Amino acid sequence: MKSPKSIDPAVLELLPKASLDGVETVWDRYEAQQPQCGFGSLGVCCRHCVQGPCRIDPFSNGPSKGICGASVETIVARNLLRQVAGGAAAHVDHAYEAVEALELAAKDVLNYSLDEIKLQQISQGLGIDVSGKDKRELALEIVKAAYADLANHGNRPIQWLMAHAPKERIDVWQNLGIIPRNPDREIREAMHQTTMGMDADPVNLVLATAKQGLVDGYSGLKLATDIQDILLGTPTPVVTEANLGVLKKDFVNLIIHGHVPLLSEKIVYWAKKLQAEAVAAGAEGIQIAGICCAGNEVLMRSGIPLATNFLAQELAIVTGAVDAMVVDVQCIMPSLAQVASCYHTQIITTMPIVKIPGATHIPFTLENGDQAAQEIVRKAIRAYGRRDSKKIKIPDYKRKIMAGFSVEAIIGALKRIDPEQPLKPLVDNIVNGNILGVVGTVGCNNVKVTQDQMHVELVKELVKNNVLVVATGCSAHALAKAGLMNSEGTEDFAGDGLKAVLTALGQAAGLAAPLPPVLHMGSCVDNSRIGDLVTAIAAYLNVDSALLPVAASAPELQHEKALSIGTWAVTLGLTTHLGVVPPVLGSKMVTELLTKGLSDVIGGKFYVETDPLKAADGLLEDIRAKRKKLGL
Ligand code: BF8
Ligand code: SF4
Repeated sequence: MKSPKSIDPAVLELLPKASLDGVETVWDRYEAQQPQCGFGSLGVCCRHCVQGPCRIDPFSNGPSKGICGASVETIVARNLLRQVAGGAAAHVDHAYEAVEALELAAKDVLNYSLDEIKLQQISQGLGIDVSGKDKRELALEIVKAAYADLANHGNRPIQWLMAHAPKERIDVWQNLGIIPRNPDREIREAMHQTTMGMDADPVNLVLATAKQGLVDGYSGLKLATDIQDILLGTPTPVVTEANLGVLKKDFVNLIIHGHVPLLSEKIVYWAKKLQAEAVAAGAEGIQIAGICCAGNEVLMRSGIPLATNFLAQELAIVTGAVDAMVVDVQCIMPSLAQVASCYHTQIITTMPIVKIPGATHIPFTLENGDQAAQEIVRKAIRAYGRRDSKKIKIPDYKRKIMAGFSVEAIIGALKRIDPEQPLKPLVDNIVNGNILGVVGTVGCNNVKVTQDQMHVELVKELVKNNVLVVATGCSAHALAKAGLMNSEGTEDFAGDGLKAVLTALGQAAGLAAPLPPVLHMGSCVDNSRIGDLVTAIAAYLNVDSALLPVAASAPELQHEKALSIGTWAVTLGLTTHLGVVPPVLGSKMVTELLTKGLSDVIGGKFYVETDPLKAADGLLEDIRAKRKKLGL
C-alpha cells in the first residue's frame, strides 16, 4: 500500500482541490521521478570532473573505481563533504548579511533599537571591554569581531567558536585538528579538497566534514542568531496558532516564506501601518502568516501565526486565499510561480540570488527595506481585489501554540523557581528522573516520507517517556500543527514526571496551565539556541556535553543545511538521529565511520532509523545509557 502523503488534515483536504484546479504538486513530481536513481541514492556517482560521470556498481558486478581511480569510499565521502559544505555556506551567507545589517545599524544608517542585554552578553563572551561604551559602540566592536573571523588569513581559530563552544569540546576538536579558521576559507577548502585529483582518504574526508559542521554551528547558526537577536530582539514567550486555518477569508493574506528575518520584520511592521489601506480596498485587515523558517523567525519575535511547513508551501496557494507570498532565500520551491499562475496570488522574490521566472521581483536591500516592505504589502492589498471567490477554500484546521522559547526565556522561567541558580531546578529534575533527558528535533519535511508523521510519532513517544523536547525549523511547525506546543499537549501526551515539571514551571510563570511538552526554540539557525542550552547545562555541571542525556533528531531531513546542522550536533557529542537515509550507504566504510567510528573520537554519532517508534526506542536507550554513565 502506498503511504499517505501527509498526516496534516489541512494538506489532505487541499490535495484533491489541487488536482481539481489542475495544480501539479511536489507529490506529483515525486511520483514522476520514480524510480529514483539507485546510484545517486547510494552516493556512488561522481560528476566532479568532465571525464565522468562515473558510478560504482554497488553489487560488484561492474566498475569498482571511477575513471581516475577514485574508490567508492572516496566518492561517497567526497559527495557528503560537498553537501555539508553547501549547508554551511547557506548559513554563513545568511549570518554575513545580518552582520552587514548590524554594521549599518551601529553607524546609524539603519534604524534598529538594538537589544542591550544581548549586546552585553555577546561582548562579554568575546572579551570586549564594555565599560563606558554605548549600544552603538558595542555593536561596532561585535561587528569588527565577526568580520575578523571572515577576514582571518592566518591559522587563528574562529573566535565565535572559541568564545561560545563548550570548553571540553574545544580540546576534543583541537586534538582532531578540525577547529576551523575562517568560515569562508574552510568552505573554499572543502570545495578544493573534493575536486578531481585531491583527497582520496575517506577518514580525512569525514573529519573535514566534521570541520564543516563546526563552521556551520558557530559561523552560521550561532553568528546569525546572535546578530539577529541584537537587531530584532531576543524572543520571549508568545501565544498564537499554527496551520492553514490561520488564513482569514475576508482579510488580505500575506505569507512570508524563506529564512532571513530582516525584510520579514519590516513587512510585519508595515502590514500593521497599512491596515487602513486594506480596509479601503474592502478587506477587514491584513493577516500575515509564515512558512518555513522566516515563519519561525516572525513567530518567535512578533507572535505571527504559522501557516505551514516546507512540503505544503504550494498548498497554501491552493487555498485561493493567499494574496501574496513573499520569499527571500532557501527552501523556496521553484514551482511556486507555476502554482500561483492558477490563482490570483502574487509570488514576490526579493533577493538577487533567488529569482523565479513568472514571479515579480521587488529587490530588497538593507537600505531600502522600508520602501520594499511597503511596496510588497500594497501589492498584496491590490491582489486582494482580484480574488476569485469560487476558488477559495481555507481548511478549518489550526492549533493553539506557545513559542518564543529563547534560552533567555527558558532561564527567565526557571529563575522564578530559583533566582540564584536558574539551571538547578532543570538539572535537579533530570537527576531525579522526572525528566529522563532532552531531545532536540530539527529539520525539514521530505517528500519521501509521509509529511509530519515521523516528527509527531517520534516526539509523542519521547514525551510519553518523560523526555523534554525542544524543536526548531519545520519540525517545530509539524509539532505545532499536531497540538504538541500547547498546555493540552502536556495533559494529553506527557509522561507523569515531565507533566509535573511542566506544570510547576507553568505555575511559576503565572500561567494557570503547564508549559507545552515541546518548546519551540525557533528557526533552523536558532539551533544555536539548543546548542547554547546544552553548553550552559554542561558548564553548570562541569561535564563534557557528550556525556549529557541529550540527543538530536532530524526526522524528515531534506536540505543540505539539515546535514550540516546534524554534523554539528555530532561534533557536540550528541547521538543524532536521521529518519531519512542520507546518500552514503554505497560505502560501508563511510557509513560505519558516521554511525560508529566517529563516536570513538568525537563522542557523537549519526543514528539512522526510518521507523519512528524504533527511533524513539533507540534514542531512549541512548539517553538511558548516558544517565547510567553519569550514575543517574
Ligand atoms: O532552514 S527545516 S525544509 S525551512 S532546511 Fe528548509 Fe528544512 Fe524547513 Fe528552515 Ni531548515
Ligand atoms: Fe570520475 Fe574521478 Fe572525474 Fe569523479 S573525479 S568524475 S570519479 S574521473
